[in-house]
Amino acid sequence: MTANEYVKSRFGRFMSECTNEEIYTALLEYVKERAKEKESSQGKKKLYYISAEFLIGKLLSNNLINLGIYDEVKQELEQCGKSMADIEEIELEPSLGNGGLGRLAACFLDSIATLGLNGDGVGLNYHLGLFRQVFDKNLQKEEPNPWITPQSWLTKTDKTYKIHFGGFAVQSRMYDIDVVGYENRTTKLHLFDVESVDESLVEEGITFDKSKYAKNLTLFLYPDDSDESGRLLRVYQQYFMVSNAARLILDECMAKGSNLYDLADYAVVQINDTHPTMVIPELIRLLMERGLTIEEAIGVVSKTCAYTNHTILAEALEKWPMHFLQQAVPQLVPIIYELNNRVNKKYQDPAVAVINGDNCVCMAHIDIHYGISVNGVAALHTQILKETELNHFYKLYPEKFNNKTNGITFRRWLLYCNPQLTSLIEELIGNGFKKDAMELEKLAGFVNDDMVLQKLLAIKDERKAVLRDYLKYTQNIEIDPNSVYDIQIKRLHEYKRQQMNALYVIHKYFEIKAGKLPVRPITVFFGAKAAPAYIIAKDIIHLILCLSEVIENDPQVSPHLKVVMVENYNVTLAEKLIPACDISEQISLASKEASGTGNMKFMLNGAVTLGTKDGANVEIADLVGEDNIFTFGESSQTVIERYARADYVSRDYYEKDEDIHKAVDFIVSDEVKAVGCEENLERLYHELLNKDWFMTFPDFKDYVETKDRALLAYEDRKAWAKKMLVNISKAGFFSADRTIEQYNDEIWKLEK
Ligand code: 26Q
Repeated sequence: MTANEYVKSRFGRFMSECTNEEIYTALLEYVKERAKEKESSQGKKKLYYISAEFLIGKLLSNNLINLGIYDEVKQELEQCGKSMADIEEIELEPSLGNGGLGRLAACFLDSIATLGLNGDGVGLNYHLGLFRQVFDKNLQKEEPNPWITPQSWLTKTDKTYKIHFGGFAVQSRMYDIDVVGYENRTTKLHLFDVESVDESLVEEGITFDKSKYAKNLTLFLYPDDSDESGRLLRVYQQYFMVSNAARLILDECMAKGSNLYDLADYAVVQINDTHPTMVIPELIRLLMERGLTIEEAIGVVSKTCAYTNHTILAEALEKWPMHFLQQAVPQLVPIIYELNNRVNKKYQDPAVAVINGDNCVCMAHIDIHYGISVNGVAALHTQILKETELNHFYKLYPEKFNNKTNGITFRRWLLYCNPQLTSLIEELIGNGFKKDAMELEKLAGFVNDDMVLQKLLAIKDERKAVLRDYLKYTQNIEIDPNSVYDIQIKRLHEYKRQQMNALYVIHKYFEIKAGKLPVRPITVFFGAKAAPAYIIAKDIIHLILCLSEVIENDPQVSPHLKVVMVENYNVTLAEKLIPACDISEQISLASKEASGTGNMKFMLNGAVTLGTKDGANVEIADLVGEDNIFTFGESSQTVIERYARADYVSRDYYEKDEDIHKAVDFIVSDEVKAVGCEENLERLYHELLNKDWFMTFPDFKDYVETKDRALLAYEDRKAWAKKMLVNISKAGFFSADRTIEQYNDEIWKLEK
């Protein structure tokens, strides 16, 4: 049945007579039906990828592509006078993640399904997801972000569990989302929800009563954790997630014939950062309930779980006060004590204890002692884990440590988001790259082909126009299509250093004022949400929005420089921004960004990276060679040593460097204060002057010079097009298919 026939059977009318909403509903059902026809893998052993976040993005077009019917449906729509873009607008984006870690989990599911591996995702069905960001008086405000509509990708299942907390219990229910692999099998994302959740608990903005657990467990993703009640709620959420996951795992394995002693032959659990760590004590507890001794249960679970670390920021490593666990999940407390005792007996080293001197449970320590594998997400990150952050553990268990450099799904981040580039690649090297991304290397053969280089530039121009139209239409922003598009989109965090980019903007502003004009107008794009309680991050957003306004209102500067901060940056916006990018800003303080995955999406779409030697940027630089990337800044080694010496004084740079001095002073100038809020600007100013914990000043000069070099290089259009081509041709390594193959070969060992 074609899509149009399906619509006719569903509504008694053809597409041409239906509203866009009706067409969307029908296509959603149509895709669900078609997905059912696909098999899922059925090997003996199954992967459970447990994650508190799955940032899956809109699903309609992606599923159509993976089913191989996108072009056909698009044509059908066009024949009826409808457009795919309009239908896509109807779908709400599920915001079930913060950023990199959640999007990675979504890319991994796509690859698991595409490779035909037997693996499912397990997470939570947050009703209001991550907040929706709105700008008001140049400040970020947060609003609820509902995404579940009567017709959605969720399928209600009859799987329910009773989950016990200290003093009460709730009834859970599992909802499934089909994950459609590219021209292959499907797999499932299981999202657990609580039957008693109550959306009317939400008051002003995203505030709600954090103590009504039965009503709020799955309301929001990561509620504010700036206060005790927010952090405690995270513990409740995490236990709810893993207790459901653990029961599901045991049910499924027993149904397949496991006697529980052989659980590791039936299941492997990948723990996505420490958020699902309680699955370890919970599985132990459930196995004991089913008759195993604690000794046996610990033995079984220790063969089943593997842990991925996504951060080297010590402050982000989860440590839960014992009294939290005592209140929320008293049933796990004796098990955690036992896990701690065993470690202490064996090693007598407080640095590796499960419970630390402050009576907090170090979640990562449970994962490392009682798991089969610990992996970092880029080569440099894994090296730093081994040598520094987790060195104590590396010495105990060198065999557990391994690297799995992140990857992205090329189906969404090339085939879907950039059909123009996809067609060109197809024309040049055929179709093979869609399943074997390394085939992109064949593009290197065209690096001296002027026709191809021209086409590449023309596609970039087309994509810049598409973005310009989209932002005009959705956010009423005007962009000069002739400008260079310089883009930094990622969560707002001091270590990612959006503030350094803002200082560059101020520096340019002064140059233009002084008559030193850039050869071509520059548009600096930002997209970023700040955690609601992260004050300085919100101050940085405030500064960027103020700069945008100051520049816009200055006729001397505005023809040459523009700052665009897109509102509510999300996957949907990323899909529009990335294909249009000329310069990809990856400027984290070296050693702090575990990997980054946006960097990979940009290179795949022919942007040139301006970056520090951090995370996966290091691997990008190695692949493309120094002619095809702009790197700057202090090395991770130098940064780590500087932190160890603790002798960085930002004010010294401010006193000695006139450019830094001027740029920083501008933050609290009358011009900026006129459009902003004095308190916020003063706070940011003092933060930079007295602390600058992520060392923007030492890298500033090099950053400015390197960015200016990149802008100049852009003017040699042919040489630039070559850089673009080299970047695309080398992006194959960053396919999530490669990453997942490695996880499977080295950790999961599922049948293929
Ligand atoms: C922890 C405790 C309390 C409250 C919140 C959290 C929390 C929430 C989310 C801690 C971490 C996260 C998310 C981390 C994340 O997205 N990390 C990114 O993971 C990507 C995929 O591996 C990497 O590419 C990025 O470098 C890394 O920053």
